[in-house]
Order: sequence, then structure tokens, then C-alpha cells
Amino acid sequence: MAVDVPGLVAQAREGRPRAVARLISLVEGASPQLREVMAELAPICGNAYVVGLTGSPGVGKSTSTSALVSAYRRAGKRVGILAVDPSSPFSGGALLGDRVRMGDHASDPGVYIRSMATRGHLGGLAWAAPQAIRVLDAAGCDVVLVETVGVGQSEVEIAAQADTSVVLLAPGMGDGIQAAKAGILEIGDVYVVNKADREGADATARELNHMLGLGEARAPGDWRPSVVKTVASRGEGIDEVVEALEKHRAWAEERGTLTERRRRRAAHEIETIAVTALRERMGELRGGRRLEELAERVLRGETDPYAASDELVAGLTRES
Ligand SMILES: Nc1nc2c(ncn2[C@@H]2O[C@H](COP(=O)(O)OP(=O)(O)OP(=O)(O)O)[C@@H](O)[C@H]2O)c(=O)[nH]1
Ligand SMILES: [Mg+2]
Repeated sequence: MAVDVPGLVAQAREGRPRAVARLISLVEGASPQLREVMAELAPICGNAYVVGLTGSPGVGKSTSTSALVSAYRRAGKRVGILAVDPSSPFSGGALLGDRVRMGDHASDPGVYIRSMATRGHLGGLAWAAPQAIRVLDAAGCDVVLVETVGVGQSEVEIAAQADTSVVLLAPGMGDGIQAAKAGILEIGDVYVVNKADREGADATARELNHMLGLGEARAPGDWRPSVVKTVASRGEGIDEVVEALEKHRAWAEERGTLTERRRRRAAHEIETIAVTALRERMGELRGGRRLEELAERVLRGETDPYAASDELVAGLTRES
């Protein structure tokens, strides 16, 4: 049954949670009306400030997110939360836990909470998350917090595409090395050493500062990532995190980095959608006659695999 997309978008803009949820389901489920949804959203997007939070499991991302939401709510901002789990095909585990931890905010009409599992999606995370962010943006969220579970390549990718990306660590051996391995030291604009109530927080912050300082020499005016210590479970240090976020945002706006990042995010989105479309077309072709015919001609020596592939690729774009 066709959904009244413009009506739904209008309701979402009024801040109706059910309309927002409905729209996210439409984009997440790759509904046939996905294109219509995206076209409606396009002119009303671009106001939300997107913050990515990433870090090892259990480091305190959800607790920090919840504390950040409280801080933003006190400042009168509307907040969207997107928890993305790229390793899970279910919106189950993480969601349940987060519901509990986000409990304070679940009934707040100024807060949208959404969990998203992306394994099994064509194009994965890169494809689904930005579209859900667009919905939250269009729904009038001033800030969208994107929590990615884990520190694998796809998490790092998603975090790197935020306006500001926060990397969380906790005191303890090996976290620094893990971070370096995952390429996390390149993507953080703000580093948070959470669980600062535990032993070793100062050492971790020091180690982090040291590692961040070891990178290439920065040109004057370049962003120097900040390192903030927090006890998220008690809300300690959260105001400092907000301050660091604001500082990075102001810097990024002034330097043009914000626009640059958003352009890169859009380019990545387009590329992902295009590659997904091509892959789908390719899949259709694989079952069809075109590829068979070309293979036959290669067998007969009438053409070579390169020329045949050129023909196939040209056909892919022409016929779509
Ligand atoms: N001691 C201490 N515990 C904390 C702190 N922040 C969070 N925790 C606890 O650490 C555990 C994990 O916190 P979460 O916020 O769920 O961590 P997460 O990074 O979202 O975990 P995943 O989503 O599973 O990757 C919970 O039991 C929290 O109560 C802190 O500052 N100090
Ligand atoms: Mg979590």
C-alpha cells in the first residue's frame, strides 16, 4: 500500500515521533517509495549537527550518549540518536540495552531514539545510516548522535563521516594499541577517556595525547584533537565534552571543513547508492542472457574478456 510521503514528511517536521519512525522504516527497509522519501527530504536537510561516537564494546558509548542528550536537552535542543550495529542482522541486543540506558529520554518528545542493524543490507552501513540521519535532520533535530557499536572498519568509516567524530576509550592496557590498529587515531576530533573513576585514566589520557602528538606536524590553524576525561555514568566531564564539540564545530565552520566533510559525505552516499544499483543490475544480468552471450563469444574467440566487460558495463548504465 502506498504511503502518503509528503503528508508523512509534513508530520515529521511537526515533530510527530510516529511519522519520524515510519520514515526511518521506509528508508531502512528500502521501500519502493524510498526515492520519493529522499526527494521530499532533500530540500529540508542540512540543519542538524551530526556527531559520531565510536569505541570498543562496553567503553560507555550509550551511557555517554545519554548524558550528552541530557546536556543538549537542558540547552533546549532537539536530539536524534541513531545506534548502528554493523555486525548484527538484528535490531535486538544493542537496542534492548540502549532502551534501558536511554530510559530517561524514551518518553521525551524532544528526543528520537532509533537502533539500526545493518548487516545483510546491500551496501551495508554506508547506505542506510546517512538516510536515517536525513530523516532525523528533516524532523528538526538540532543534533544527531550516531553511536556505532565496535571499532571495525565500517564503524570507523561511519564515524569519519560525522561533522564531529568522538572516539571513546577507557583506562586499561591495550586500548591505545587497539585504537591505533583500527585507524581510530586518524578519525577522532574529540577523544574521551571514559570511566575516569577507574585506575589508569590519567595514564591513558597521557598515552593518547602522546600518540596524537606523534602524528604529522600540524600546520598552524589545524585542528588539534582534544582529550577529555569523563565518568559518563555520573555525568562528570560531559559539559567539557559538549564544549569540545562546540569548539570543533566552530573551527570546522570557520575553516570550511564542515562543508567539505558534508560534501564528502554526500559523495560517498551517491557512490554507495550507485555501486549498489550497479551490483543489483549485475545480479540481474548474471541470471540473464546478456552475460551468457558474451561468454559464448569469448569462448569462440570473437571477443576478449576486456572488450566483453566494456560492453557489459556500457549496457548496465544504458539500460538502467
Ligand atoms: N565505572 C564506570 N562505569 C561506566 C561508566 N560509563 C559507563 N559505565 C558502565 O559501563 C557499562 C557499559 O556502558 P555502555 O554505555 O553500555 O557502553 P557501550 O560502549 O555503549 O557498549 P556497547 O554498545 O555494548 O558497545 C555499563 O555497565 C555502564 O554502566 C563510567 O564512567 N564509569
Ligand atoms: Mg551501546
